[in-house]
Amino acid sequence: EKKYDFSAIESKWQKYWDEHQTFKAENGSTKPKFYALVEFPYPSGAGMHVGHIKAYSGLEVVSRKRRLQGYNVLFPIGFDAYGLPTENTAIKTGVHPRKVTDNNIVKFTSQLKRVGFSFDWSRVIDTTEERYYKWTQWIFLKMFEHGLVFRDKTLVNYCPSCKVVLSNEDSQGGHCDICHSEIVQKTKEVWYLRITEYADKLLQGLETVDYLPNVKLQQENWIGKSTGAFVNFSIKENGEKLRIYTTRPDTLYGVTFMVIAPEHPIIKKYRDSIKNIADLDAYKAECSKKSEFERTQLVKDKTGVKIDGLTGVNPVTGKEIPIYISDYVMMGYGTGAIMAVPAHDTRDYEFAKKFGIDIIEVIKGGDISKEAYTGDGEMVNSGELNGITNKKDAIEKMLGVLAKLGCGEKGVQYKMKDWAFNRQRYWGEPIPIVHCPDCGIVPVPYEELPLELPPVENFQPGQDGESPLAKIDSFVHCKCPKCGKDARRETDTMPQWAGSSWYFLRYCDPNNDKEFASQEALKYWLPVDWYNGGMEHVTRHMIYSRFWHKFLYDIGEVPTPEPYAKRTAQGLILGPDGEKMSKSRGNVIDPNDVVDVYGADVLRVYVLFMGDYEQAAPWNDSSMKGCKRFLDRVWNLQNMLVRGDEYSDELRTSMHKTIKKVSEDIEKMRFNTAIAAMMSLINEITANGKINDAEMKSLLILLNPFAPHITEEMYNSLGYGILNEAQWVTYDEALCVDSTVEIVVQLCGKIKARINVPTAADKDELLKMAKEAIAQSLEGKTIRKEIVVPGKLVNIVAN
Ligand code: ANZ
Ligand code: ZN
Repeated sequence: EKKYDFSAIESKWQKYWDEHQTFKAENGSTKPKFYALVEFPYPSGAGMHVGHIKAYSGLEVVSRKRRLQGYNVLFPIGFDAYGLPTENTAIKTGVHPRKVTDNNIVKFTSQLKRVGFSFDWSRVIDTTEERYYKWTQWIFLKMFEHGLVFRDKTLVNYCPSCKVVLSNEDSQGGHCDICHSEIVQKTKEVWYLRITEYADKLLQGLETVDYLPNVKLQQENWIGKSTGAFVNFSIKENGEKLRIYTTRPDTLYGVTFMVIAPEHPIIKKYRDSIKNIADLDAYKAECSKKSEFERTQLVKDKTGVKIDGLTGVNPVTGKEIPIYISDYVMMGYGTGAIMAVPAHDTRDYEFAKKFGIDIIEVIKGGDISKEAYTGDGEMVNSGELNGITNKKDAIEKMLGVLAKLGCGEKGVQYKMKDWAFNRQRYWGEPIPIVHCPDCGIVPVPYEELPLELPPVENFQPGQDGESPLAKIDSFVHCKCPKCGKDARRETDTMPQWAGSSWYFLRYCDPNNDKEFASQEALKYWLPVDWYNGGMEHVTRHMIYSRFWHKFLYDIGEVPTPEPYAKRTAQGLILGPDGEKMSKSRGNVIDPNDVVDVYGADVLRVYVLFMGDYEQAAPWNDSSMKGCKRFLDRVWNLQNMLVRGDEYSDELRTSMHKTIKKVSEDIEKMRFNTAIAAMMSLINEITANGKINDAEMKSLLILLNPFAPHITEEMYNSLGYGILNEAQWVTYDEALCVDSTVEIVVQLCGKIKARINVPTAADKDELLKMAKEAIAQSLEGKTIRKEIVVPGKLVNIVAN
């Protein structure tokens, strides 16, 4: 009896796959293609997490199945290696980020290989390599060329602890995504990518792809399309136009005041005529300490200051109304100014109550003495709109009125903002821009790419929040590419999300040094057939990369309008305590430890068996040991092997049924039920005491995507050949049906017996068998009625 020596078996096959490049994808093969993508890891110092294993195991199973089904599969991996965690480690330890990154990549690579993932290791990408980031810079310059890059001095999200400007996506919930410090608003000059120009395309594209409903919804909400109107109010004292954005132009007659953001430029413009300017300045200073998230909380107590010296005029009614500044109006949305309708907007209502402002009802249906009425109803107190009962009609009518008066028009707004695209840090792609005293902003010529990150030792951030690159004279000083005069390089670097915005394109042709990928390779592989990753990337990486891809599509550089045909997401693995795994809680499971003690195959089977793939599930040691026992049982099947090239009568139905179940479940990512089906088949075989060659082969192929090492070893040592060269197993639908079925026999509705009958039996046969089964009870009785429900029951009424 051979022992199941998992560690010898696993390293043997890993070496074999490496040497034979078993999982290498071919460019330009005539086979059908399948491109499976998983989110490449950030190589952190902590090494791999069991969460990574679960994230990769899903499409690992699908990829292995597809190869056996005859597909040319691209299942690549790489490293998304620029970013703050590495830089912070480097600052703390004094080890250069390049070295930190290289060490971490070595560590991750060996861990990934130990689990036996079938990645194409010939296509590995490292986003921090010059031959990669050359093309990140190239795409940036293309965007610059097409007007999608601009510089603006505005209020930005700033993390005081990391000393960097953050995008909206990176400061969700008002906290820094990296260190979780509270974000403050700061006025800074930053680079932006005009992602808002793609808002509609990003939204519409969602209708053409197969994403999880929740993934779609989150993207829709993040883009946040709003339809409404821009209306110009005027200011009595100086005739200035004050433009507002509203989704409810129908409520214009109910406007009793206006609110502008504390940072609104009109305050600066008319400083001298505002009597309480000191109060306004003080209030604005308070607001700058708050995050946008905090400012937009509905429950928050309303605060504000009335502007003494500026009065608004309602363009429709001619009525004069006060103007306030308040933190509930954001400068970064709409126009930074609103018309307030306290009767029908909750925030305006609270504000009006607090400041004693009139509340005028214009829609009937609520009780505005108690709260704002936000529902539908008949228009009142609204001139030409009175009597209209439908919101849409009322809005249409008001848009007509505004058009006639020439003071307003229909408009669209998006919640999504332009992407703040620079960081004041060392470990990132240098932004390829030169500042020339004469020519202004000049792009680095394409021929000069890559603009290399200088390999210096001094990578600490500056005190003033300036990028470390600013201190490197040899980097900063350059000649203007346009006029040749002395000029300065941009010293900020790109944010961490740059490299991952196009990595799936590079995998198609990773060694190309003429283009980011050849058209031929892109045409063959795109779109990604199936992308799996975390929910936390749905409103950042997914939106960013769709944006880059759509831009490249518009300039003719990629062949498809969308990068990913399908997107799924795995659930988290929680600690045994049911909490999110974290170092501070001490509940982290190291995949290495599991591989050491139980083997990679057990780890792989367990992370897929622990629950629904898309749901979070806690780590459970005894359930993992159950997976170990399962594989032991598979190994022991060798002791029951008999000759036979066709399924035996006893197992035929079970084999077909299990093949069907596993094949279908894999496609739906129901890995846990697929494994459960194989477990019960093994139990049945074990109880039966024998298995023949045909059954063994099929079973090993079926289990191979989950547990590739043990199955390859058994398949090979039993003389069947190399499993990876076999065909995926098929089933016959007709044979999946059980040949017999249990039915109930009732007498006057009471169960008297349960009998097994052939599935194909007709009504007469069923009746005959049922009567035989309860012959004793029927003795001496007269049958009054017979009811037959095939597959379920026979009921005989007799007395
Ligand atoms: C008058 C009104 C009456 C409004 C009413 C709503 C209800 P969404 O759907 O999010 O686009 N608003 C506009 N700009 C704002 C800003 N910069 N900061 C805070 N609030 C702002 O919401 C648009 C509505 O939010 C606008 O419509 C405006 O209030 C407010 F019964 O105008 B509304
Ligand atoms: Zn110049």
